[in-house]
Formats: sequence, C-alpha cells, structure tokens
Amino acid sequence: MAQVSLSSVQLIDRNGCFNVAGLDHFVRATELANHGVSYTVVAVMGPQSSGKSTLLNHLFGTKFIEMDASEGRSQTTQGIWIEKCAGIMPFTIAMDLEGTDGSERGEDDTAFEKQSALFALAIADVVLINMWCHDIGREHAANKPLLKTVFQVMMRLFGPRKTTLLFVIRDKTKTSLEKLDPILRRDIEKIWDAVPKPEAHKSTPLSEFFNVEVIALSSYEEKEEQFKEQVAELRERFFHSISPGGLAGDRRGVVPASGFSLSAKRIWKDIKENKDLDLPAHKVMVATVRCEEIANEKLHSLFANEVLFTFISLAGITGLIRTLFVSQYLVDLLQGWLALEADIQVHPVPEFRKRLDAVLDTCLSEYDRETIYFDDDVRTVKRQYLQSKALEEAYKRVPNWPAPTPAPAPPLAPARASIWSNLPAAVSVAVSVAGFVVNYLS
Ligand SMILES: Nc1nc2c(ncn2[C@@H]2O[C@H](COP(=O)(O)OP(=O)(O)OP(=O)(O)O)[C@@H](O)[C@H]2O)c(=O)[nH]1
Ligand SMILES: [Mg+2]
Repeated sequence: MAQVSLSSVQLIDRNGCFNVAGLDHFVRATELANHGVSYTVVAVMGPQSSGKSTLLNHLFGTKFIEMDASEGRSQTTQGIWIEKCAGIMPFTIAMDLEGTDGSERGEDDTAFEKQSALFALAIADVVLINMWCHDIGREHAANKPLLKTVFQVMMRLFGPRKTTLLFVIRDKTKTSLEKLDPILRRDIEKIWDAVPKPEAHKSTPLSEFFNVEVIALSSYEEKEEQFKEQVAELRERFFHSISPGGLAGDRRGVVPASGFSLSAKRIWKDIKENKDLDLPAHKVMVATVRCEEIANEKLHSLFANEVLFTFISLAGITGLIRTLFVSQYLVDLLQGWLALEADIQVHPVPEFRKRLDAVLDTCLSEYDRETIYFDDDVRTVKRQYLQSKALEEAYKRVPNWPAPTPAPAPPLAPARASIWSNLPAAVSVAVSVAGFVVNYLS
C-alpha cells in the first residue's frame, strides 16, 4: 500500500486495495468532517497520458504525479488518488483516476476501468472527461468505450445523482468550440441511446442523469500560456460550485462530510464484490452507522470521562489549562453532571430529574449539531437511543434508586416532540434500519 504523503493520497492502488489509513489521515489532516454538506468531489477520467494529472494540478494547485515527457508516454497514475484542492471554496476534493486503455493492463483487462468509473460516479459531483480534440466525430474515438462504460455503470446507481459531466477537449484546433460542441453532444447522445437500459430507464433521457458541459483547451505542450489562461478561467467555475447554477449545483444524495470515509470505503467494497450500488439505501446505512457512533461518543463523553475530569479537577487544573485538555462543551457537560452526582451521594435531590434533563439537553444539542445533515428518520431514532441510554446510565449511579420509571414527557423542544409523538413510527424505522444494517453487513 502506498505511503501517506501530506499532499496526495493513493486511495485505491492498482490492485484495488483501499487505503483506509490514508483516507483517515486525509480526513483528519484536512478537517474534512467539519464541512457538513459544503464540500464537493471532482474526478477526472480519460485515456492514458492525455494530460489528466497536468490539468488537475493547474486547475486546483494539486501535486498529482505527472508523466515525465522525456521518459516516453507510459502509465503514470496508477489506481485512484485524491487531494484537497488549494484555495477553492467550498472544500473540493480532486480525484485523479488511472488512465483508460493503457497497454500496461492489456486490452482485455477492463475490470479496474469499470470499477473506478463506477466509484467516481458514485462519489463525484463533477466528472471531467478528458479527450483529444482530434477524436471528436471519429467512429473509433478513444473515449467511446469509456463513455459507454460511464453510462452503463450509471444504471447501477439506483437513481440519478445529476452528476455534471464536463468534457474537456484537449489540444483544440482552429475549429471553434461552437462547432465542436454540437458534434460532441450528438456523439454522446448516440452512445447513450445505444446503451442497454433496465426497463425503468428505457426512455429516460441522458439529461435526467447528467448535466453535460463542454470546454476546450489549447495544448499545454504547444501553447502553454493560452492553456494556463484558459485553465485559470475554468478554475473560477469551481468556486461556489455547489450553489444553485454552479457546476455541481444540481447534485443529489450528498453524504455529509463526516460520513465520507465510511461511504467511500463501503462503496468500493460493494463495487469489488460486484454488488449493485443502491445509493439511497447506502446513504441510510451511512447515516445509521454515523449517528450511532456519534450517540455513543456522546455517552462516552458523559460517563467515561468522569474519572479523567475528576482527576483534572482534583489536580487543581482550571480555566485555560483545563480547556486545553477538554472542550468547553465537555467542561459544561461534566460540571453539570458531576455536581449532580456528588449531591445525590449525600442527600436526595428533589430537583434531580430537572437537573439531569438540563445535562442531557446539552448532550442532545451536541448530538443534534453533529448529525444535522444525516437522514432525519435515522437521526431521530438514534437520538431516542442516546436519550434512553443516558437516562439509564445516570439512574444507575444514584444510590438506592429504584429502577427508573418510564420517563414522563419532558418539556418538549420541537425535535424532541417529534420523537415522543412519533414513537411508534420511530420504533418501526428503528427496526427497519436495524434490519437493513444487518442485511447490509451480512
Ligand atoms: N499534447 C499535450 N500534452 C499534454 C497536455 N497536458 C499535458 N501533456 C503532456 O502529456 C504527458 C502526460 O501528462 P499527465 O498529466 O501525466 O497525463 P495523465 O493523463 O495523467 O497520464 P496517466 O496518469 O498515465 O494516465 C506529459 O508529458 C504532459 O506534459 C496537453 O494539453 N497537450
Ligand atoms: Mg495521471
């Protein structure tokens, strides 16, 4: 497995091995998880040695490995690499794919090509399709098999994601883009029409699945200055790309950034196992796993940090120094809970439940904040789980307290009201989500 560098990370190697440690490192180093749904992924695909990595590097200030022209035209990028784009808002991840139809894999080995195309389509909001200008309108153009692959694999994603396919015509000639654009679109439509489709999509137009955009660039080798100017213009289009009207403005089914790692890992696993990718169900799975993880982190921070916090308090570590050890949220939470726990050890506290609810409110608000972009039904069910677990743990710590009676309806905040009033529905969602997870993992 490749080394983890500070810049680009080989996410998947040429044998299809997923670099879990590398991705975790990337997510931590770039603080991706803090970006909610304000992030985007841009992938590039196209024939080998067609200047894909060069384009990404100029467009995004990335440092993907480029071919050394003096060494000949051999395969440079192997597998799939990712890197954070420099200076672009929102947070944008560039994904550099191994070139297609390289002699290194041999003519018949298209498995990785298909798998990486499916992965890119499942993950990326914008896919750059790199192609040579002289291929436009040609019957045996290098990109045709690739496009066929892209369209075929899209059918396996269970529903349109409205990915933007941005065709990047390289080494443009004197023929203007106005002339090239319709010819290319006609070719694309022809390929789309010829692709076998499942019954449900027999007459679905290409535009239902993709936004198609076309641009043309001068040759980097022959007209470097013009190339750089045109790339600088294109770069502008990646700012605010997720806003309405932006390059990725129509995207659907975004996985919140804190679920990106898990999502990418699972998608690749399914692709390798040749399973169909049901992206809507996949999104629910990611929400289920992440919301439960976040709920457990909250429980852990409340009850498993007691000892650490008591030590810090006893050691007389206060104020600024203490906040270096634990976050302000945790300080508030633990101070509230530990004071209550200490009081209850010495005398009955008539306001116990009220004070406990105040502590739990802090805990639940943090949970709400961290899960805000995940599926509503799932986060509601996991909130309920967090609340009942926290109550159970809290009551266990009260001396001689009988088992807690079912919680009376607490003062209802809007989110909580929906839990209690929708409890039967929530339970049924819980059961179906649990069933899904079991099925998914088995
Ligand atoms: N003619 C031409 N050559 C280019 C252009 N951009 C880059 N190159 C050259 O093409 C060669 C390959 O560039 P890369 O960026 O490594 O190409 P790639 O598509 O990433 O290659 P693989 O990773 O092997 O698929 C290098 O020698 C580049 O200098 C271009 O616009 N036109
Ligand atoms: Mg490359």
